[in-house]
Amino acid sequence: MMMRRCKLYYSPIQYLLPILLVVTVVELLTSCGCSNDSSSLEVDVDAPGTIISRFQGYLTINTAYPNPNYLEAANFIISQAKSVSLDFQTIEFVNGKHLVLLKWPGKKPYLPSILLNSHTDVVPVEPHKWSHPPFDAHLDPSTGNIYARGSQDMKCVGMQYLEAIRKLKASGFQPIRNVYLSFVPDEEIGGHDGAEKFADSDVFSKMNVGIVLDEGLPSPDENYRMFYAERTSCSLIIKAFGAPGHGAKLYDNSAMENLFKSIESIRRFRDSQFDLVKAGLRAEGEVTSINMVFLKAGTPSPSGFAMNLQPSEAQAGFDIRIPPTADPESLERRIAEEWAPSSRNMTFQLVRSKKKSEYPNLTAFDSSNPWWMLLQEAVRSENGEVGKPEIFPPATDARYFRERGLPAIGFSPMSKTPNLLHDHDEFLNQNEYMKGINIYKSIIKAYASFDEYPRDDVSRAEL
Ligand SMILES: *[C@@H]1O[C@H](CO)[C@@H](O)[C@H](O)[C@H]1NC(C)=O
Ligand SMILES: *[C@@H]1O[C@H](CO)[C@@H](O)[C@H](O)[C@H]1NC(C)=O
Ligand SMILES: CC(=O)N[C@H]1CO[C@H](CO)[C@@H](O)[C@@H]1O
Ligand SMILES: [Zn+2]
Repeated sequence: MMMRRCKLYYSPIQYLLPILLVVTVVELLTSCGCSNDSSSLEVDVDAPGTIISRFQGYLTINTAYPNPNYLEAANFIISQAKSVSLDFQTIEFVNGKHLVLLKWPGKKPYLPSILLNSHTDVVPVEPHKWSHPPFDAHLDPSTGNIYARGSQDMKCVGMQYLEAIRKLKASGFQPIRNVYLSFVPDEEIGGHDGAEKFADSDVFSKMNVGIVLDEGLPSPDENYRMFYAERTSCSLIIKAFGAPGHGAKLYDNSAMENLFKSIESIRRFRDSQFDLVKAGLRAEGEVTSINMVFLKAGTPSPSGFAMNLQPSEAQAGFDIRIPPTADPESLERRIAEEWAPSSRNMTFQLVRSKKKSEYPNLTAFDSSNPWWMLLQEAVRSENGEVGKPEIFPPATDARYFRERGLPAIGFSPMSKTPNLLHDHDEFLNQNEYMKGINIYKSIIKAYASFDEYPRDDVSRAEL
């Protein structure tokens, strides 16, 4: 550029206007410091400000329940895919619930592919409890924090995948394996119309996926968190029966008294688990959690409840999360013997989210799983620290992929960030977001360059 300037504009007085133009162009180019492609002078797609505005663009699409705008989200993602030159298709397993699938073809398409999954839906908001409107994606200039529903869960990850690929493409990198990106609906209400149907589909089988990356959690300290499994959720309803009686009478074995004995016992168990977490002996995902979510009893009257009557039935409902390392039968025994014993005239109903296969529900997190090791190395190569392997406390779409016997790792590159998933004022700092893009760049590069494959599997795949 300097050469051109010297050659063409040696006579500054005569060519004042062109000089000004060239100086402006030179400034534009040097200010971004990342592109010397003279054909893209109009908009610098790689400037940090542009990268952040693309993230903000995704965040301002309201994909919250009860009416997530899936169509707008799909159109946005497709426009991004076009600008990065990725193949794209939209699939509606259920009408109005768009799933966008992008593909970056690899040089050896017979090798198992890489799937980068993210969900496009977000949980509802109470806008008046936010400091900034939750779909404005406001960037606080003093802190660099971007406030928006979905900034952590998990529109950040979806866009970071795309930005990382944009950078890799610009650097001339070509993947060996096929790299797929799925933007799925429905995760926050169970994923049945999204990732579950996707994982069961022919489209998915044909993709020959070998590893899935899905969401993780932010870490308040400098360690990035990696998840190899998640807890199974159950709902438990216990019912107590007993003789009804006058509200003034003291007697044994009323339904309420029988139910309360159970609630006390459940609370002692809850404390024992919570104490392990508080003492730092177990991570949140490694204990069984149980929380009471409803209580139902009483004899209705026009003004509320009859106050002078002890009812003959009472029930309570609980949300239970069991780590894959726990013995599920011991919980059932505990329920039958302590929490809802028939000897105390109680019944129970335990509904477990169904596991559809006998595949292990854990992804290996040692050297037997090269994907785990590659991810760790990639994070470290970007000067990130990795925390110890964890079990995801609630459920994610990753379970549908693990149920097919695939390794799936939960990872969202957010360190030094408070966990505000589903909370008011959810935010992500712009620097943390930019750092995450570089981390994914390093992960995707490592994954897409990984050329190993067991010999006999290769010949099978080639048949
Ligand atoms: C500039 O372009 C050349 C050749 O296309 C490339 O090798 C180099 O990495 C580019 N530099 C930057 C800073 O993008
Ligand atoms: C259970 O119900 C039976 C029959 O109503 C009653 O005789 C017994 O006392 C009850 N036992 C308890 C522990 O509530
Ligand atoms: C809840 C559940 O399905 N747990 C299983 C997860 O996998 C381990 C090891 O294969 C089993 O022991 C658990 O029962
Ligand atoms: Zn999520």
